[in-house]
Amino acid sequence: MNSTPPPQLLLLVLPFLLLLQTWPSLAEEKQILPSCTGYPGIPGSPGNNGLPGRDGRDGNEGREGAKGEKGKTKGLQGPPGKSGPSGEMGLKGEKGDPGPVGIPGFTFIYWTAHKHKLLAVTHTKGNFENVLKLCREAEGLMFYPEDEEENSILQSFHRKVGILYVGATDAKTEGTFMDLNNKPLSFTKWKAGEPNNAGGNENCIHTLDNGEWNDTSCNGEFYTVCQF
Ligand code: MMA
Ligand code: CA
Repeated sequence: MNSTPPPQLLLLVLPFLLLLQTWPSLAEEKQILPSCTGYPGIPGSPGNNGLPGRDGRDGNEGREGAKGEKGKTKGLQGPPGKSGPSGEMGLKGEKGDPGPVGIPGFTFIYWTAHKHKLLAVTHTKGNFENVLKLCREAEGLMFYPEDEEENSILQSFHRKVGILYVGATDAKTEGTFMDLNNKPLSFTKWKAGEPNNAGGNENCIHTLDNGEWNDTSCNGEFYTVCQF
């Protein structure tokens, strides 16, 4: 009889041998450990890699980070704050420039000096009687131009404000115009065909755009020039 067990038997016995190695007490009891020795078998081929393990537990919380650098972007301007208390009163200012020529309640907007006369346009329109009064209240006299030069001054005022009464009337003697000093006119600038006393009611004089004169009623509302 051959004492060497067949290889098929070894394959059957090997799991038991391994089992007995794990529990030696079992081997002692049963006494089935073979006493003979053979050649070691060829090492088996390496097993396949196992499945990946489960995810590990979460780590501990990290330490607090260092303080960040100061930001560089400037924010939008905030709303203005409340105004502070008023400061102390400042020093008195310098004296101002002189105001327009006039008297209380009567301001001359346009005026000029000519030789010994100060000529100023009334600040408002009125019929002949009213603007005559304005000049008198200002202690002046309604202006009558005595020559071409003075008439051109009158015309320049006309260009600024419009039609002006001339300081002369024939109310006293129809057909004979006199200035406000009751002196007959030494200079006239009548338009051709004037004075015509149209409607039998033209005792006053007004300027025309070209500097000439027309006799007219004294009821129209015009400016005039006062002489001082
Ligand atoms: C108007 C009036 C008169 C002037 C004539 C000129 C009709 O009356 O302005 O004073 O003489 O026109 O045509
Ligand atoms: Ca006329």
